[in-house]
Amino acid sequence: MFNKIPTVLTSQEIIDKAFSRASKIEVPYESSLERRVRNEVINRISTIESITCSHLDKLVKRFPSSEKLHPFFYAILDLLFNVDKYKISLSRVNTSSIKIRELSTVYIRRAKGIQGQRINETMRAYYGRYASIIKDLSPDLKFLSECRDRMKKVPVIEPDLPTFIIAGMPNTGKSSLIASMTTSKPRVASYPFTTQDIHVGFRELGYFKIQMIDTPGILDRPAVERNEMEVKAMLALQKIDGVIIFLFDYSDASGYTKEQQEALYEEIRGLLPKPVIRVQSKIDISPARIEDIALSSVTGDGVPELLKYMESIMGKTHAEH
Ligand SMILES: Nc1nc2c(ncn2[C@@H]2O[C@H](COP(=O)(O)OP(=O)(O)O)[C@@H](O)[C@H]2O)c(=O)[nH]1
Ligand SMILES: [Mg+2]
Repeated sequence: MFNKIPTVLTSQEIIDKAFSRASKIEVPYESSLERRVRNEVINRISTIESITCSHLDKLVKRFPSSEKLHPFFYAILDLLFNVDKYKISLSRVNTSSIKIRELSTVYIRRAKGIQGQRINETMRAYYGRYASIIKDLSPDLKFLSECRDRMKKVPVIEPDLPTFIIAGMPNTGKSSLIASMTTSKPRVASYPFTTQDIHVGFRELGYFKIQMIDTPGILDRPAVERNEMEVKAMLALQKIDGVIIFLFDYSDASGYTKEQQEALYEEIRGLLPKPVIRVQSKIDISPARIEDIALSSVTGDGVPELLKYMESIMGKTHAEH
């Protein structure tokens, strides 16, 4: 993924690196000066080629191809950067690497066939054409560098694991529930659309490893309050195969009426057409038990029942496939 991509050099950095490596080349002593100059030129061209092409080829190899990206990451990449532009830039990098190889082959052959002063002229001509190919690539390298830096920060969701996404109004106990149900300290990821970090927790459940995702600022308020970026974040979440756990807080501590919570519930059901589990939180301080599944993250009451229920619906979805 994007965290395995090396730093993307700028055009100038590639040129500098290749030229500086080439300038250090010393060829073994030859009695003929001409032969020596020729060998040096050939060596320099092939060094420039190999330094440059190995960097470009590594980029092509390490940037995930858009076809292989999971739909969740594809959606994020497309919303942030535009996938077509991404594809075009990657293919330009690839083409440039091929062009540099061809150019180097042609100039090495030329250097072998000419004499005297013209060998140095050939070298200069090669430098010029080489640099112009790399400079043309500048906007693409800059763009890919931005993609890498931004996308690197979204790695913690593992879209292939069974996933439970926690929703509910603010303060209904979402973070507390994740903390009480998952074994690892939640991984924190900066989600590119919101100022708040998302939290991902993991645990074993039956035969599976599962992840639970808490998305502050995205699934905790009505659409009218969501800005454009948060709507985009929501769209990316549609691509994650998962089950929603919607928390209802009917305790005296809740700042929201049942109607307000039901309205958000309906809205999220419309936006994220996934199975949903209704769960009542904070039963240790709630006067009435209203939902079938009710728990307290503080006392742990009801948590095993929710886990059992999660496992049972996971088994079902698994058997259907
Ligand atoms: N008594 C009680 N308080 C809880 C429970 N779960 C969460 N809280 C408290 O409710 C407040 C909001 O919880 P939090 O998990 O941050 O809610 P979030 O905004 O939905 O993530 C915090 O003060 C928690 O300590 C619970 O089961 N029982
Ligand atoms: Mg929270």
